Amino acid sequence: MITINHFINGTYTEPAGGEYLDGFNPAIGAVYSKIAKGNAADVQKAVDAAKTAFPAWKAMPAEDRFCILNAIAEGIEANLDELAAAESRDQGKPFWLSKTEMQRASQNFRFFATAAVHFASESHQTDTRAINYTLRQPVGIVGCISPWNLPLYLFTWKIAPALAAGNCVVAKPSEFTPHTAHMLCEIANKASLPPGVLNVVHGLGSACGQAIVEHPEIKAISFTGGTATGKHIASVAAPMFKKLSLELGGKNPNIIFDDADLNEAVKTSVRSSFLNQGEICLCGSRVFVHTRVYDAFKTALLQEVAKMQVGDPFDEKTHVGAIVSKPQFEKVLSYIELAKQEGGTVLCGGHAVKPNGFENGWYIAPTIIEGLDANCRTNTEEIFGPVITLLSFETEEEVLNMANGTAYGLAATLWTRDLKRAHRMAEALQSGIVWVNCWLLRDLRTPFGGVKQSGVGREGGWEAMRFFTEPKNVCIAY
Ligand code: TXE
Repeated sequence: MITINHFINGTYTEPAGGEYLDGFNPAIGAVYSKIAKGNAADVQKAVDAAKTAFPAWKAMPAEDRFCILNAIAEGIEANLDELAAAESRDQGKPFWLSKTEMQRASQNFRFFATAAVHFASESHQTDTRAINYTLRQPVGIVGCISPWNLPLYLFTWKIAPALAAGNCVVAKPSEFTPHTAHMLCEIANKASLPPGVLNVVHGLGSACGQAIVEHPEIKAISFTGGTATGKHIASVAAPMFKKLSLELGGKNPNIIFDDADLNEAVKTSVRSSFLNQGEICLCGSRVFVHTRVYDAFKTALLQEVAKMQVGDPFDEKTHVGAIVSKPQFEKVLSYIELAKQEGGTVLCGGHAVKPNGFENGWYIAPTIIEGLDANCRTNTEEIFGPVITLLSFETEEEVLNMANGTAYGLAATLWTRDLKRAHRMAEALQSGIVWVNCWLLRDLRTPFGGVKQSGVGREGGWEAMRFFTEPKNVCIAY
């Protein structure tokens, strides 16, 4: 049994209340770890440590901060296989995918290590013989709360810029997948990150997460998770005037025009639908296909999906691993039932899978449903699993109305060879990110986030560095 304790002031620390949560391996549906059940007292300890560490961390030359953060990036790479194995066991995702994500977690640190030395502020010369310059100072102690779908990747996506900008961090990974964040703390120690600069607490969102959001000395909250949780966090943090960055759910359209390269569109749509069991906020869960190519696309997609293997995350032939938790597994299955009630036809999948030797794990076959109205619940609510729907359209206007017709606006994908149409659509889609003839092609410098109920604020590049700093204007007359 693995024990996951808090990491406070550079030391693994038992929970104040002495209680632990069960950590599950979703591939076999069994408990394999115990996770510190943090409360407000633990968060207070973490804040105290962060407060003590802050003056020296803030004053450290950027060049030295760069070296430490870069050493963490190297530490992740040096432990890539161990981290990837832990991620797959905790989350259920295929091991080959975990390896890619660990690489990306390392890149997050490397990227923001360099941001620490390249981040520059603006200056403005005023006609009335004055010069203004902007001081960008760290916010202080910041809270980073991350979800269970891309555990270490999204954890580092927040803490790396927070640290690079000179803040001290109190972070909480999801209680479903805390293992790699726990391992990262040891890597941070080896990289000589001073004690108290990064503190990691564990436990339930409603207790430990809530204590972070409520703490008066935590000045900014960066959160990725469900829209309902984001709404609640905003209601607590906004009256305290905290800076807030919320990256929430999505119901992303994947639009295939009749002039698209169908082979490419099919190949990529298999990934954008089912990668990581569909548990990525950027997955395209509503696939809109032009009537002229609907049948051809559908046939080719079904052929590809039929080849997908569901099962053991450590089998290298596995495409789709286990769903992260029993509640999520049940939620996804309930949406498949709802889709049937709403009149949908299940073209493939639509059921749980019990792979040999893994009968107690939480697996769901890649599921494609057609024949549903664009406005039904299945087509407007986030499912967050290996389930997509197919819809047909005739005109640009029609598909835009349907694509924009949900409360969400995170990412959209479109497939067309018509340049003018691509630009027109990119402009009109209500979405924080638009991919044209590709999906999940990431550049860490670009703004990342959503509109409408998909969130507030942007992460990535300078956006993240700006979020984690407080701008102060200094005006000097001469
Ligand atoms: O996420 P939660 P859940 C969506 C997806 C999923 C649904 C629910 O549709 O089915 O959300 O997932 C912490 N104060 N996404 O319930 O609760 C929690 O401990 C402070 C989309 O597992 O939002 C965890 O660390 N923190 C998403 C984190 O919030 C709180 C990824 C996320 O958990 C808290 C995950 C509180 N009161 C789920 N309550 C995406 N956008 O990628 C919970 N937390």
